[in-house]
Amino acid sequence: MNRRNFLKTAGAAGAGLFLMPNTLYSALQNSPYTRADFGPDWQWGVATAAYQIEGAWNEDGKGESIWDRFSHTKGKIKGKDTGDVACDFYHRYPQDLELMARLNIPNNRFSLSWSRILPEGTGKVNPKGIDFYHKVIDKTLELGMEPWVTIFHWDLPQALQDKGGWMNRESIGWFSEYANLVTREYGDKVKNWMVLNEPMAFVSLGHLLGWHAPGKKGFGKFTAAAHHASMVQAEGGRIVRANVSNANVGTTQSVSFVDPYKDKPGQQKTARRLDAMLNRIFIEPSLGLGYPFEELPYLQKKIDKVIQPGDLDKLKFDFDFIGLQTYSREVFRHVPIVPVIHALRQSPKKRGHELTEMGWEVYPEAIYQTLKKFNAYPGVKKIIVTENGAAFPDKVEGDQVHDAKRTQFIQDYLGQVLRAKQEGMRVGGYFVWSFMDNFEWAEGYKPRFGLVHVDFETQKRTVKDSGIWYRDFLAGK
Ligand code: GCO
Repeated sequence: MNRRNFLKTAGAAGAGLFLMPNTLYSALQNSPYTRADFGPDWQWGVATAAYQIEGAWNEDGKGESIWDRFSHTKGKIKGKDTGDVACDFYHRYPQDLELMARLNIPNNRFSLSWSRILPEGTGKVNPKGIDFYHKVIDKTLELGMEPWVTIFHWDLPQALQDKGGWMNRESIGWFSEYANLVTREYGDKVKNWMVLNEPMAFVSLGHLLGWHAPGKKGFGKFTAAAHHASMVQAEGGRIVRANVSNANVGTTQSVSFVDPYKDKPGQQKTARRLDAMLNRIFIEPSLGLGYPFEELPYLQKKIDKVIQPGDLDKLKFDFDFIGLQTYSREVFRHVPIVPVIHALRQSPKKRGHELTEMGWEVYPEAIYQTLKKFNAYPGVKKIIVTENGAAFPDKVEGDQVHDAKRTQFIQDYLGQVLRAKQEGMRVGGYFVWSFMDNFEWAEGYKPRFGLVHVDFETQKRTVKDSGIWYRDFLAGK
């Protein structure tokens, strides 16, 4: 079983088809709707993240990040993979961005590597790091695409981890220094900003479960990191708004659709508790609703240890949009002896739906349900699906890569997003995770999420059938 299920869900071609040319093949997988159904203001895009694609981990003055350290630590990553080279985007960005533009993609979501810009996390700036992102942004714009920048997508500078990382309250100041620097530097070119990528994921996987960098375990560590990341989420929003004129500022959340194990009050209560744990800890403080202590009394005891007078006010920020990232659904069964959550995750294998290569249940309605939940918060002005996609094994045949399941997955999930829009929900965009195959954190390179296939031996890129479908769909075909 894949170790990230707990959080992320909660995340064919027939015989002769491979002989057909790509265009014909993709036409056979047409969706029952077109781009026009989403309206002219809809934001379409693809997403990536610095550590997952850039490589060049120690080049041109870049400092070490917690993911460099973690991936170089024995036993942490499947297949002993590291992000040392990844997709080598650091050197290949011009061609990669040109390919992105050829796929008709209007919006390029990517993240900045904090330790490339500030090798020690604070203090001395690395001019080559600053310059690299200028080049990526300029090239994106030159090709007629809009940059959507995530300020922090998990790769904290190791120098800051050595001082306690997110568990240290000083992280709020460290992040403010970094966010001020990048928004002042790039703010005249970049209008769309996301402060954090999935705080629930990096805080819990890295500080509660120990499966991701920095590999810490314990509820006290988790709550300290959660509170500081939550403070940073709002502070980052304020910094973007102060430094960038006409900014469109958001932050992204991993949102898992949680279904009760049975339609009984006890099991429904368990589902509500897990929903609070997985989905409400970061959004609700930002909306001024505080932490969901009613469902999670144990959280209150721990948060009380780190919260300071005035914090509740500072946790609030009126984001222009919330980035929602739903991949699957989760079912939890009430089991009283399990500490804190009093529940056990139910394996999706038994539910009869297909699983992705990550072991996540394919459940398109999950995205509709989570959109509905977030839309129900009056303070959420707009929702953008800043990530959605799937890992399935690809069939590489010369210059073609057949991945009918990925296309189907995207079409089905997107259909549910359209359903939400047509019902009047405030959803305004969809970004595929991911533009190209990349380093899937603790899972290494095996699960492939890309619209573009990457041969990690040769760095050759091949557009998959799903990429051809997305290209044609975006062209209005
Ligand atoms: C995350 C991410 C991506 C993942 C993707 C697939 O939330 O984990 O933003 O980095 O690669 O979600 O798991």
